[in-house]
Amino acid sequence: MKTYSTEKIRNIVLLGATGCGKTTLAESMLFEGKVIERRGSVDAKNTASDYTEMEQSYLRSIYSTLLYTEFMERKLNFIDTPGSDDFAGGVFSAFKVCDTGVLVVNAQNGVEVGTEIFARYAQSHNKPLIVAVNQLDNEKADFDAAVESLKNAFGKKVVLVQYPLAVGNNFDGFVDVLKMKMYKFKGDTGERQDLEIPDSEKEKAAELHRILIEAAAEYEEELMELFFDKGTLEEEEIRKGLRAGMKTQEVMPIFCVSGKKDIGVKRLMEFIINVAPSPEKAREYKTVEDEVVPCNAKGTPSLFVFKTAIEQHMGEVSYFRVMSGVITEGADLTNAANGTKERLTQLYAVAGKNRTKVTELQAGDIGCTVKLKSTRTNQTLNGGAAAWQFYPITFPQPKFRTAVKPANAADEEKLGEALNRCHLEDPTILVEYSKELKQTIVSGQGEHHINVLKKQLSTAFKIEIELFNPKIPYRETITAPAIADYRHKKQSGGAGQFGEVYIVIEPYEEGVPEKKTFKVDGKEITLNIKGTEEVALEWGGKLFFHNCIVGGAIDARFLPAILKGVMEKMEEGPLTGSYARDIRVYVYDGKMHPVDSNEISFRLAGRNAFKEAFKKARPKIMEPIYNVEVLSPSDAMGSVMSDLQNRRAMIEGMSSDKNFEIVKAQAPLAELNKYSTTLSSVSSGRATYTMQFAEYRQVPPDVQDKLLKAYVEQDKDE
Ligand SMILES: Nc1nc2c(ncn2[C@@H]2O[C@H](COP(=O)(O)OP(=O)(O)OP(=O)(O)O)[C@@H](O)[C@H]2O)c(=O)[nH]1
Ligand SMILES: [Mg+2]
Repeated sequence: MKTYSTEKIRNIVLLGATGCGKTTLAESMLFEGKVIERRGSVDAKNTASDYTEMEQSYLRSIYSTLLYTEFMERKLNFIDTPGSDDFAGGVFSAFKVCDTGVLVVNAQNGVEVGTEIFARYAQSHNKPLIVAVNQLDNEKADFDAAVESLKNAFGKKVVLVQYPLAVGNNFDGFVDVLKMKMYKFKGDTGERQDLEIPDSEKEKAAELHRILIEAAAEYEEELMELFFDKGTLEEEEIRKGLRAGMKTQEVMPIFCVSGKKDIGVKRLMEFIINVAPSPEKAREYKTVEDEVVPCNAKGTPSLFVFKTAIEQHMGEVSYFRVMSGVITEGADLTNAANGTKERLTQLYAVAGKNRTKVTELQAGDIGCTVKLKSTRTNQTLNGGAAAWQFYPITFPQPKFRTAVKPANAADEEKLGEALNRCHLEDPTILVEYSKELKQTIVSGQGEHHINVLKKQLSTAFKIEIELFNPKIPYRETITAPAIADYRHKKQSGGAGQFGEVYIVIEPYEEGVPEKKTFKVDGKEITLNIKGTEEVALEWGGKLFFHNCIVGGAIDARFLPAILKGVMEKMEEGPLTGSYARDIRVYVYDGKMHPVDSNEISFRLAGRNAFKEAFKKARPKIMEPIYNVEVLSPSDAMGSVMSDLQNRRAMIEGMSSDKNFEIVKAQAPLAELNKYSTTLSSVSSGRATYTMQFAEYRQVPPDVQDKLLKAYVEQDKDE
């Protein structure tokens, strides 16, 4: 394969709702570029893109797959993404390295939730979009309805470049109002006839041509002036205008295709080559230090790894985009994150399962290499003295949380390793062993995502796992001051143990200073603070430990032991065994024994005094609260809202954006178990949401009672 220079490369991400035909379209593109000799199909499990066992068993894409095709002396790199939002991680990494999106719309369904979601993602990544209305050969295809739904969703952004003469079984061509030609196809060979527009279509074509010109003229002053002068624009000027409008996401040109019958595919590829930006003209890339690195083959060699995968017969494969310079086979580069030197012994151009060895890749190109020692997704490798680190891909926040354990306890360690591997390949799978909950918690983008993980663990790693509800990381705190004292005394032959401690505790609130006088249980206690230890707790919140001992009642050397005792109870709160937080402890008196007092005695006295005081200080359980943002079609809002209310959610605000409503709410994590699954079912898969930790808040009394009872029960069992 020849080397392509930067201006001869186009990087495209294929996007769209599940089943709209991205993988099938990609197959035709490879066929047109003669990268494959025969087109496979998703149902026959022989496409270049869906080549993994997992994808073939589900008959849909699960991973984002890099593909390339060669056409008109250009190299088109494509990333075929999965349509299910559960696998959105791959879409985010594709956006990082592709410059233009092709939004595929199923002509039977028009705009679907997936279409809107991906268009939104494209917008937030500043990527231009081309729309391909696909499956026009399908019996139920309705081009006009699909265009109508596109207009409803995207307004005047959408503009027709083509329209079909007939759809369904009779779909064999279309009129192109940019080229002002009619294209007809024979069967499904991709063979095309370029024809004059017939008289019967001339009027419609001319009208759409005029609309296209007006749209093209709008985004560049120079073109606008030309248009006013001449009353029209030439083909090349229209392209220029579309390019400008697409760059700012103000125009989305519409194309007609049937990926399955290879109709319109070549024409779409021509448009991509003529109008989509080459890497050097696309949006530029910045390093974390805000340095702009031009995509230029003359620059210092640098590449960014956007995906890591473990593949059969190849081991670890690193997919990358050349950010600058030329990457040659055998190049020695340095990982900017960890300083490791990496040699790129082999370079490949990738068309899914077909990989072609190449000797070099120029700035802007996308390919893969193997056997890097310690380079992961999101890292940059540089040549020369460059120390660039490009902004990492920001993956979507997890939406689904589950606890896992191996069905066979002996697999514990193996499971840990396998899960780490899975996280490397798919950074949207997060794995955490919670010491606090004593559970391994796995989070992902949805229930389906986790089920695929389960299947992968079983097939690729031979580990069976069980999924169960994760525990909630509750916290405990107090809401009133309290006092307690405790004497620890033990005399059993030899040396005894003795320590006595008097404490006051009160809630800690940021910005509120410590108190000097307390009236508790009818006693008035005045304190003289001599020293303070501030502990920022690992699990959030604070503990203040004040030394208020007078007259040497306890030696200063025993104070650390008392604090240690208090911390033991902070780590295992007296109510439910959860971490405690936000408390001030004042040690104001005590007693020592000249012989028997030692550290252990004061630790135990401190711990028990704290436990008693805690119980009297109107203790409360706190729970994690999450900010939840739901994006739902208007007609599903009723169900979405009532479901949220059943989850103790507090609605904070609502707004609408076209046909979608956005609800902002705060809800306790305990009520968000399997939320993604429920939301999907109440909205027929059309709503989506994000969640992010907000803060800890006290639980309502009825919930507290329930939790206390459950803890007592559990204690009995253990
Ligand atoms: N009639 C017709 N069927 C098509 C066309 N494109 C795809 N299909 C069928 O639609 C189904 C889904 O196609 P895919 O190519 O897997 O769709 P996808 O967009 O990759 O789906 P995901 O990977 O799940 O996101 C398959 O059964 C295809 O054969 C088309 O142009 N015409
Ligand atoms: Mg697919």
